Amino acid sequence: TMSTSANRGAFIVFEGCDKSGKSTQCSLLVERLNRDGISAQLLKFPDRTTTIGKMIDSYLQQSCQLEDHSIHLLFAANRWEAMPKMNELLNSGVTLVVDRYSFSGVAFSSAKPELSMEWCREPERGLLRPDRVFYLTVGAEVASQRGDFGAERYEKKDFQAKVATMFDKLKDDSWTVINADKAVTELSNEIFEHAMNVINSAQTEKLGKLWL
Ligand code: Z5A
Ligand code: MG
Repeated sequence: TMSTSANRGAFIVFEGCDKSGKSTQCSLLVERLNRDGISAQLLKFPDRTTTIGKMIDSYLQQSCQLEDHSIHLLFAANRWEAMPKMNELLNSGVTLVVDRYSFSGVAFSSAKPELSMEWCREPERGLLRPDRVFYLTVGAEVASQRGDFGAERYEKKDFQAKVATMFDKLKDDSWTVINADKAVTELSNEIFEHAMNVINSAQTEKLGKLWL
């Protein structure tokens, strides 16, 4: 008898500095994949719709204060609570395109003076590991031309520069660095090519776990 197990979906994460176009490119990629008959779904962290996500949202909007370790754990918990659903989708063949993940979690928290990178990684350990991270880069001048910082916490130039150095420390060979300083359509075509390679090779690879 033939095996009926379907191919799993790929787990693709977008990271990058502020205003690098992550959200724009995530949406375009999911649209394009679905148009081409590849089942794909968009997820975003933080997921502000859950109970934990609502706490994160009010922290980011500066309507409440939370202690630095405590908010870090909430961001991580917001990913853990998504694991059952993400596992199920990937194993049923759906490709997940995820706007920010644990790398943002570690980079933003460890940019704070009192939190070490090592401590920040710990609650992320064992989460599903993405097949590939697309790291979008734009220069600070380009980013600032894409609009001013809003009123959310972390939207400050000095802090964002520290975050960028943390991302550089987290980078490994599962990251593809993509120069995002180009027109939206040109960039999305380039990303689509990368994504197809990831989707094809993920089918023969087991899903891994982060930082174990
Ligand atoms: N955070 C954390 O601390 N811990 C965690 O674990 C996680 C996150 C997951 C909220 O994130 C904050 O939470 C964030 C990190 C922290 N803090 N900060 N900063 P968010 O994902 O909600 O952040 P965001 O509001 O979506 O902003 P963003 O990610 O910086 O933007 P983007 O998604 O990279 O860019 P965009 O929205 O697609 O585009 C920005 C603008 O540029 C927009 O006007 C576009 O029309 C324009 N754009 C896009 N592409 C182009 C090109 N190619 N050319 C010209 N203009 C463009
Ligand atoms: Mg975004």
